[in-house]
Amino acid sequence: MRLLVTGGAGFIGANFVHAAVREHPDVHVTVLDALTYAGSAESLAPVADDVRLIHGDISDAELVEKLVAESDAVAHFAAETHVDNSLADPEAFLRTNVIGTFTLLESVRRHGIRLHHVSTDEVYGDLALEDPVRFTESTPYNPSSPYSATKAASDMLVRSWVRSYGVRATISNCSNNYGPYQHVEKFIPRQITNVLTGRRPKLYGAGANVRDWIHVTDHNRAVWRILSDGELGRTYLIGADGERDNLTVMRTLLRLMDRDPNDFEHVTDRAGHDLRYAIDPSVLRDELGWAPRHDDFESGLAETIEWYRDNESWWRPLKDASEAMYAERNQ
Ligand code: NAD
Ligand code: TDX
Repeated sequence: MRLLVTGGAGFIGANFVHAAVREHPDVHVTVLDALTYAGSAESLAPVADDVRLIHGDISDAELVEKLVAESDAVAHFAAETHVDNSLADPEAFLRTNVIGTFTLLESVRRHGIRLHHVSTDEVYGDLALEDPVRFTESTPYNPSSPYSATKAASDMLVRSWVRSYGVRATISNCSNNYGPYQHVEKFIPRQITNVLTGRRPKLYGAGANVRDWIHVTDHNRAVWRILSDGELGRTYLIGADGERDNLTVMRTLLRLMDRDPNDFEHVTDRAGHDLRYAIDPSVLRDELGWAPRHDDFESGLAETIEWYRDNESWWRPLKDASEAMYAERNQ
């Protein structure tokens, strides 16, 4: 099979490509990635000899057309992904997440190519802390940020291309990922690398916000299952029953790094900060037999800390610019 992976030089996409090369040597992988601040060829260095990396934009219709025509399936990870950046400057989110997905849909439509669209639980908005109900495939869309609004728009485009044009696509909406190769702008790597560079970790507001953590390799195993055996036109929710509030994650992380668990700063809260995300993954488990392998968050976090300790050359060049951006926002 010839598989086109968009955004394969980013966090989740690179982990996906590593696993594809390792576990499916019969699959020929082409990565299409714009190598924005969030993507890097370094993330694909361990598989550089086995993968074709094309430096290009998913909104470039001519390039996308050529690459889709050469493929049997597309796994679509490329996106602008950081909520704080979307609040500061939303335009790139519209271009990549909406126009980029539209461009891809038009090509897969013309060539009859199978598409899997990777999306997020943030399209559903947020839940109250005590809400007994979690997100399911039928939860109404209610995005809060420019990021989640553009991801919701991309999901809607995929659904309508399935219905109107018979495009052979599936969608997955996953909860918060953690693991190796995640950009230092995101919560967990930011705090790990703050400690490693002698900065104090930064918690937005009181830290009561809850995220539903899943290890990136479990997310990607689910994407592979859906790409292989998912029902066309369906949406699958991916989550690992990993709900934790940010304060708890911060303290766990500090303890695992042999620091005082209260040695962090409270900083300006995010505008419109979603309170809680939580996924009900029972359909994926029951229908596709998927289950997470990283069911112990603390040991997954400890492994992730080790990865950042061992791979300073990967994240060090990103760190100062990321913190300078946060400093401008008092975060
Ligand atoms: P990331 O920001 O680490 O990587 C995104 C990648 O897309 C980068 O390599 C970047 O260079 C590339 N890219 C951006 N714009 C592009 C364009 N116009 N053309 C081609 N490539 C472009 O993101 P991530 O965390 O790996 O997320 C991947 C996907 O998973 C996204 O669609 C995101 O919405 C979704 N998702 C992420 C999470 C999470 O916790 N990180 C959770 C659920 C869903
Ligand atoms: O320094 C920080 N301090 C802090 O308290 C940062 C960067 C974040 N936070 C909080 C905000 C969130 O409640 O931590 C939580 C997680 O923040 P992010 O890592 O920015 O993730 P989130 O906004 O939850 O979105 C992530 O998960 C869903 C990804 O960035 C999205 O791409 C994905 O769709």
